[in-house]
Amino acid sequence: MHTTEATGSKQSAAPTSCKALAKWVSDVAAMTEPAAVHWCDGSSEEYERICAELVESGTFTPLSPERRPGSFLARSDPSDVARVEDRTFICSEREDEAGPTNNWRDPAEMRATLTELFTGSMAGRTMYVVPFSMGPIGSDKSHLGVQLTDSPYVAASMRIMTRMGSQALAEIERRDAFVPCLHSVGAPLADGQEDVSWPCDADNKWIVHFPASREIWSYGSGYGGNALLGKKCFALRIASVMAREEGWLAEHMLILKLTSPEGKVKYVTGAFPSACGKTNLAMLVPTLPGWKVETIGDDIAWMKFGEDGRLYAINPEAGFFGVAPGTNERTNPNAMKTLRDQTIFTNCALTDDGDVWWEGMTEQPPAHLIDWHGNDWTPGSDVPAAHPNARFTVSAAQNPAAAPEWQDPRGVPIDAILFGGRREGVVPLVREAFDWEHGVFLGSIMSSETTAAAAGAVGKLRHDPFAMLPFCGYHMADYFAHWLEIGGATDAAKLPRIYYVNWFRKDAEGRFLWPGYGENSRVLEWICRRCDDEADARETPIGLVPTVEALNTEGLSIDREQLEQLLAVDPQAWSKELPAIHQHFARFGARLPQQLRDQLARLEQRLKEA
Ligand code: O2Y
Ligand code: MN
Repeated sequence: MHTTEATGSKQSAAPTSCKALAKWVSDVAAMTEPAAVHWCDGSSEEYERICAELVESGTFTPLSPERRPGSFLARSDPSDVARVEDRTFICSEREDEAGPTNNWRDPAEMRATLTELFTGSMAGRTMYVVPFSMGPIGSDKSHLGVQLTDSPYVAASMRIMTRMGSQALAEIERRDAFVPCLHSVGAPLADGQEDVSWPCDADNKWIVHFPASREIWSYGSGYGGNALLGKKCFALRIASVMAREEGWLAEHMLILKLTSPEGKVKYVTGAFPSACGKTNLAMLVPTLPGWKVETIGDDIAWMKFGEDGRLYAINPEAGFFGVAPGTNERTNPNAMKTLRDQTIFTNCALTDDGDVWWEGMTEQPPAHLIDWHGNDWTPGSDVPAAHPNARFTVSAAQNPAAAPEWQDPRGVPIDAILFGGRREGVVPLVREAFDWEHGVFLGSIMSSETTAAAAGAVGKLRHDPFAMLPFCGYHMADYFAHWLEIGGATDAAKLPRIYYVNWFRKDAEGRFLWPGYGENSRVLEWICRRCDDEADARETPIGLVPTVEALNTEGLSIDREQLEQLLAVDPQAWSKELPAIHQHFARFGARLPQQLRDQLARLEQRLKEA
């Protein structure tokens, strides 16, 4: 632990041999004028001290040591509850490099704007220097960052979400490389000014990426993806740019390990838009006897080629920042076990016995709660007790379903990639792509019906290619081209097979046709057997769909008609999808790869002939 007062120009020497880092920290301190600078070592003593300070300042409410040991509840400012996509910018040198799906600003103008905002922004606060590794320390698949932040909540959260502290700093010094991640809540304190429990700049948030120099600047928010800069900002937006330049993939994907009763292992990644059950799938408890699912990661996968020509994935994160509402013993029993202790909860409700609660945790809510605003709450209230985007921050090591190799620096060889979305109709339970190029086409046309979890109209179809719409750090059409190039970089037989799943198809009465959750293991089983050429499929215009007999439904109360509906491919209904796909592709103009135009033309042709 190393803390120094940093008043005026008097700064003591930085405890690092990395000159670039020492200079950057010194320059930022001179600009932001913090009262002190603290270099994080990542120790448990340091974490406990920061948590104690957060309790002292009113940011953290300690939970009952009996009910939820070592855990805390934070309530954010009501203006600071989620990622702010409209305030997120990709400042590439040229606007066309950011593409139509990103907000772009001229980098020089943006630097000027930010420099003004950051000048004096940390006054009265401690600036934490947070060295971190995305991925296991020392892995050739890992990348390093340093976050400078004036939020102790962020410093504590970064210790859970990344490998943070002295070991990461030593690795930064060894490689002499790091991604600079600058963060301020944008609430300087004047002499004697009393702090609030969740400082932020309510109406002035900026989440800014400079892909050319691989830098992140975030101002005004202390929440989640806006503030824990290792996650969406680094591991997806900046890393997607690095991956393109260096020939790998930085993806918004879970990673799971599937083991058959015979002990055959398959590693699967999966990209799903929000509110499609990604964390639940990563921690799934199979209903199929003898099958096992273990977690490698629940949100982000970095995939690089191994010497054998296969794609190996690591989870660059070390923790889960998961949505609490809807998580319960049925939807995700492993998450409930993971959260038993040592967890930071944000915007959940507080029970009278010092525990947390959220909508969907139990069928009946407790008789009295303190809601996420800090007000009394009783059942029947017309507002939810927990914010719909309430979160838990917890170490991935606490997950009882963590695969033993979840931190293997070599990563795990990927057998299958899933894409998916929430579709009431048209899209079958599962289909296999004909080949890599067709799989890239399926990823590029991913779509999902919006839910109440996202702002805007519910049930509206939104294209979210590869679930990367808010996270791709460059032109989405170039990103498609990069996926196609990856497919050409190795033998086709060594590439993962690609699947498209939809757990959400409904019957004419609006009832879900598929029970989901643990029963999704039946779909994983079919995929696993397909990878070994052991399961039947029928060719349809949209891909290879299981025959009714090929899906293992033993012990499942589902009739044949229901199954047929789940697996049905209706060419007429699919033809009605085509104008929306054309419209979606038209956004990318001439930059859209020809292979994807051809894929769409071939789909149209197959539908016509069906
Ligand atoms: O609301 C936020 O700031 C978090 S968003 C998030 C968090 C964990 C995993 N995924 C996401 C997402 O938006 O995809
Ligand atoms: Mn995510």
